[in-house]
Amino acid sequence: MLPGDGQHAPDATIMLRFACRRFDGVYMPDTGLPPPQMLRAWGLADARLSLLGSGLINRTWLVETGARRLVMQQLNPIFPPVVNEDIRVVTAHLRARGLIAPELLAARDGRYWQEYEGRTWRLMTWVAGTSHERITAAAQAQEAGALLARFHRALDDLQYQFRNTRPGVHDTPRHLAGLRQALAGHRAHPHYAAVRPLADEILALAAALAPLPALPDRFVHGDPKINNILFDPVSDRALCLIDLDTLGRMPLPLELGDAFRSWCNPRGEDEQDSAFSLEFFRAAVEGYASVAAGWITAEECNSIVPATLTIYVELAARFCADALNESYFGWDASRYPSRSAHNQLRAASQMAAARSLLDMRGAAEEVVRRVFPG
Ligand code: GN1
Ligand code: MG
Repeated sequence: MLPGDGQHAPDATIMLRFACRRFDGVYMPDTGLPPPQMLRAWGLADARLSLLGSGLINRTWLVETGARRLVMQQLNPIFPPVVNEDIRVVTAHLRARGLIAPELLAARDGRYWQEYEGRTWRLMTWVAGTSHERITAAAQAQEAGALLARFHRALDDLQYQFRNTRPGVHDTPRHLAGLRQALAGHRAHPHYAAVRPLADEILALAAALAPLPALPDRFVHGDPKINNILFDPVSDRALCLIDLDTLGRMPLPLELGDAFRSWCNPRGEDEQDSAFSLEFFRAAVEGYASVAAGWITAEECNSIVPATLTIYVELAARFCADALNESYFGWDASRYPSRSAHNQLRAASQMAAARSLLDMRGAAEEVVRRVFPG
């Protein structure tokens, strides 16, 4: 599982970009390697290791042993170890339905994860694919849409009670309350004056959005942003979804809104002047419909655009709160002077894309109506 820009091979650029991350309040240099105890646990003492990817939560290494490539991850403590049980069940189901999914590998003691010094570690198979930090062609959006629909439909008949649940993960009022709380608790923060107007703008836009209608839960990935999809490096076909710690059940529009807010922003999450691409949205919706037409309900379709807007604002609120709390999202110390600065930019970026979608909301609704008629 190797989110990142480019091939899933050792990449000096990727290794340097996330030079420093904070976990549990401690900044640790990302030059760190998995402890030898963890490598030995899987019989990998002599493997070659390189840091992989640009996910904001877990830490990921490519493990090369002979000609074999594997992926080792240290889970962020927000995920309990038992999430790996869920991943095993879901990935087995996906593979049984003909989809590609990374496979967790047992350690020498037969267990699928190890706990060491308060951290959870796991090893999985490597999928030969590339991840993109942003979509650069409508064909990629179409591919991503079709893959996500295959993923949803493959899980539709799964009978399973998740061991790990993430209640309130898209409870937007809760995230807005988190932002208000950060503002109230960090008045003396050195960046408070810069964060305040951004926060006010987020809260104002949130207040102007109608709440989404309650809809039934479906099995979802839970974090379908673009770099959690692997593409074939040659054909650019979407191969599989990775980073499965967020698997769960939720109303489908929240999952689709989270996907489209990411895929339809060609500038990515680190650009101030992000925008919403109607062309990519059309392609993504068409890709999704190519597999999910007749399965997705009219009510779910009607909420796609409002949910996309909602997730932009919700994610902006989460980044903005972290610009003051400085405790959650990984950040790039090689490009930004502070964790706060990086998170302010990310919040502003989500808001720019949200405003852009607001400007073309009617056209986006029309795309959904045309792709999913009646
Ligand atoms: C995080 O771990 P990663 O980078 O795939 C976050 C998502 C956000 C995303 C924004 C567990 O995803 O919710 O949408 O950053 N994951 C978690 O880039 O909070
Ligand atoms: Mg990821």
